[in-house]
Amino acid sequence: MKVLLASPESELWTSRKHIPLGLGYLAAVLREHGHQVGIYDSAVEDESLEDVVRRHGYELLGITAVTPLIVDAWNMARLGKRLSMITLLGGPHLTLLPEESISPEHPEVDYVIKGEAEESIIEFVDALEGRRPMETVHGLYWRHRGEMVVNPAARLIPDLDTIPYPAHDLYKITRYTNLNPLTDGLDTKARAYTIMTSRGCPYKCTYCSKPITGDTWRPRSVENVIGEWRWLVKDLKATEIGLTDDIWNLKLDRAKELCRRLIAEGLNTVPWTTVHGMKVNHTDPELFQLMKAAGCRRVGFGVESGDPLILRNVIRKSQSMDMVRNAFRWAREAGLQTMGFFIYGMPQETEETMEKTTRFALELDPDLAHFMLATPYPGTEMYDVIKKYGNIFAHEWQDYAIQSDKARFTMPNYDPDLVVRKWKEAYRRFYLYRPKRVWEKVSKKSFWTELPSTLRNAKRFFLPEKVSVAGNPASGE
Ligand code: B12
Ligand code: SF4
Repeated sequence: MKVLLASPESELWTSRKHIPLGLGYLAAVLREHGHQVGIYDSAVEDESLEDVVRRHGYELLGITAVTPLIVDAWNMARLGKRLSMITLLGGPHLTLLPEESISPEHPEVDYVIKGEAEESIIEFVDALEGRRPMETVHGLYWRHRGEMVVNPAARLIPDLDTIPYPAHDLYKITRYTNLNPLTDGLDTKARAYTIMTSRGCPYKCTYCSKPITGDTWRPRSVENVIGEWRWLVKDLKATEIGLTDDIWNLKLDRAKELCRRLIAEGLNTVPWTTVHGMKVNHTDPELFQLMKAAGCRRVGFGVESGDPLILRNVIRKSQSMDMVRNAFRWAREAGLQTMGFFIYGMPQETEETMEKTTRFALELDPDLAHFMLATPYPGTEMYDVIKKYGNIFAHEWQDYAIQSDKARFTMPNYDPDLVVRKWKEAYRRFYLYRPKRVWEKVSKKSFWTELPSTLRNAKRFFLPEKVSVAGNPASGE
């Protein structure tokens, strides 16, 4: 079958240019089963979907979506139907809310697959081609005689070594800008590939969409990861690699072994970074030394809050502030750049707790700090708490993009306007009000090459403006 796997684009992320890794995995298994596959990522294409579909005669359109992009995914499915294609949706949002997209309001969606789909997409294409009944496709949501049918759930793939490497060769790699669009990449012109060495995470942070990857941690063998790394470096000429695991360092020994193998294989010449961050309580000085020797350039850590009670009781991060301090110190001593992620406005936050977070960011002083507004994604514990005790302002799924400058909920004794103010203030105090930091920034060449996007951000964070709260009646909007 001729399958086009697609990622929709929206105005939400003008600078987003990162690889849709899930589509690469699905393309690889489809290809292995003899199907003709293409990847269409709207963020980087210069040809319309219509032209691509007509030129190659694609029959099935498989669209991926995170929550803020689901509306764009539906729009893309509508276009697919106009082109007489079969439409299939999958990805994080569909794993959380599969029924929504197969409801009568979305006739443009023919099928939805919930969960990891390397196995079920093959079953599905087999069913479309008449080799098995549709009822036996795991994780499938579909319609039969006007009624929604829910098939038995798909499993989390127990042994990740059994699936092929993502079809990295199908990405138009030169069009992807960098690994960390939230902050900045190591090199905006890099051939930057991503790699996922494990799936899942046993922790239970309350803001995290846990149902997507599950509570179990499934590592790939070091051998298997090295094989993919070698392909990226030697054959695909990667100049930058990003680890996108939820928690690649859960088992310290395995993380160290991976670094040792990268060194032994001579794969440490290409810089890499931990895109999504590392968990501070699974580190030690030796790990960072090995990472540095293995080519790692930058590490990110989820710090989240500077208030121990918020960290423990509200976020349930299972890490202490001293563990955070140690990890930053050890990483710095090893010569790695550091990046910190901080959240403003979790339930129960006050001016005092957010002030502590800003002060903690200043104390840690990472090379890059990213401050985010708390966002209650469906499928998180935080969402359930706010639904029960508070009021979510975000009415449209697009409002869930972290980059939009709006508070998304209120709770008793919680001030959304204050949250937005403290969040913007954090950017100003971290990046602007410290002469040494400003000098460090402007004296680098990258400051001038990245000036246009810097100015866009500056407008959002550094210029005084009226605080806007999404649909908050109290804000007068
Ligand atoms: C790395 C990462 C990022 C990086 C990506 C950088 C890069 N260079 O790759 C950055 C920091 C940019 C990022 C941004 C965002 N992220 Co993010 N990110 C991740 C992370 C940790 C890994 C993503 C990944 O590589 N997955 C690997 C592949 C294999 O998994 P997958 O894409 O889900 O695909 C599988 C299935 O979903 C399914 N599938 C996927 N697509 C399709 C399509 C079809 C047709 C079918 C049938 C099946 C299917 O099959 C695939 C193979 O099994 C995930 C958590 C996670 N573990 O998945 C969060 C995660 C996806 N991100 C999340 C969020 C919220 C975001 C943002 C929306 C935040 C924001 N800024 O507003 C943005 C969205 C950006 C965008 N346009 O997609 C949430 C999504 C929650 C939700 N409700 O949608 C997650 C789940 C984190 C979490 N646990 O809460 N992210
Ligand atoms: S935020 Fe990170 S550490 Fe916490 S549960 Fe999610 S993946 Fe695990």
